[in-house]
Amino acid sequence: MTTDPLTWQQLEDLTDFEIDIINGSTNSQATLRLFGKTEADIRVTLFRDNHAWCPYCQKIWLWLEEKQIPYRVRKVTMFCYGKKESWYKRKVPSGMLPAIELDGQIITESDDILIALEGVYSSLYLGMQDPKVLPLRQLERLLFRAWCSWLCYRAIFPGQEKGNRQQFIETVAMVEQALDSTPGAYFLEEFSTADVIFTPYVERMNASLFYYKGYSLREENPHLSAWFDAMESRATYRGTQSDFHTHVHDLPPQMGGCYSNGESQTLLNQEKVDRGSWFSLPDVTYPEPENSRTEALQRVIKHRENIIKVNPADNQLFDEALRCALTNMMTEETCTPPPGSDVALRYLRDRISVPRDMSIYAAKRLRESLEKTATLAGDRQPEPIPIRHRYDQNPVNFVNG
Ligand SMILES: N[C@@H](CCC(=O)N[C@@H](CS)C(=O)NCC(=O)O)C(=O)O
Repeated sequence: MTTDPLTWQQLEDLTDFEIDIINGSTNSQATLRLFGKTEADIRVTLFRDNHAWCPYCQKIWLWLEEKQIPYRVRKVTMFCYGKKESWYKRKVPSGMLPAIELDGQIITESDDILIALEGVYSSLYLGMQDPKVLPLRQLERLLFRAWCSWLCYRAIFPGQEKGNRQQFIETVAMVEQALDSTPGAYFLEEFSTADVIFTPYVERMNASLFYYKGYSLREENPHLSAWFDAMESRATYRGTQSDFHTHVHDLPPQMGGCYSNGESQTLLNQEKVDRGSWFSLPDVTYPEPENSRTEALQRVIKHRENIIKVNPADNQLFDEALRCALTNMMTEETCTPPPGSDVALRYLRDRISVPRDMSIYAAKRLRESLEKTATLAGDRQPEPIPIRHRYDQNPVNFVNG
């Protein structure tokens, strides 16, 4: 059955999604986190990037959330998507992220930040300099380098691609062994700093190798698979967790390039990440929360004016098309969008950023409805997402984040 698009008011009536961004579970919107304490208890400000793309920022963010340290957040633009704020350059002349202000003192470099935080708030089980943590930190860097060599350099001589893959797989085997040597799913007997250290890049490896190399880190390695599952049992991690689509398109400008091996599995994976179904991806395994649709709806409604303004299509045309997609998402009825709106709907499909805009399942629901609705208008695709920069995601268009 086909239906007319609901009005914005009717759509608003369909969502009661609300979270306590200050004291509730980890979320990317908060600029103040109290965990039941007061603003007078705050000694830390975290400077992290607007889009939650910066891996080193995720490390500090996750640590603060795990320790439930009251803190403020100030969001800063990364060079790859916009202009660095001058107030930030006065604090940190290089513009690098993350940084914290701890009792008025600026600290940069994520490892130094964690060491400083441990000095004030104690460590997360075992600390950064603990003899059990140090070799794991080294292993994480080894894995990082093997990943970069495989992903970020175009293979030019015969056997290079294969050799890089082999090098990465051998390093992953060492990670598997490290995880196997403890009784639980984490790197040490308990959840610890070591897990926080591994999180940002292992998450990005899982996404990028699936998309650019046809290799599924999470599915091919049982201990890493169990580790991901254990991480997803934590509300802290879920709040910072991104999805495949976001990472595979935020990494190229940050890393200076990500190179596809063009193999058949890779091409299949690329099709799934870019065009769906997003529910078939190995990026998350915890069950979908009941409120994923209402979350997606609430987030679109909140930013609808900007979403419509930045879309290359005519505002009125896209307004109607967007309401069609949202109507479909909420009612599961087919709502045919105006002719010519297929590109506009897919433009938005490609710019949902997790967890900046919404959580992983909410994004899957929204992407699916945008794609399904776009198909009714046609099969045209928008311009490819840029790979050298992401100025299309400049946050100046989304003030009040
Ligand atoms: N070694 C540093 C690396 C930090 C880093 O590379 N930060 C990148 C973002 S992930 C950055 O701030 N680049 C400047 C920019 O993108 O604006 C650390 O551990 O904190």
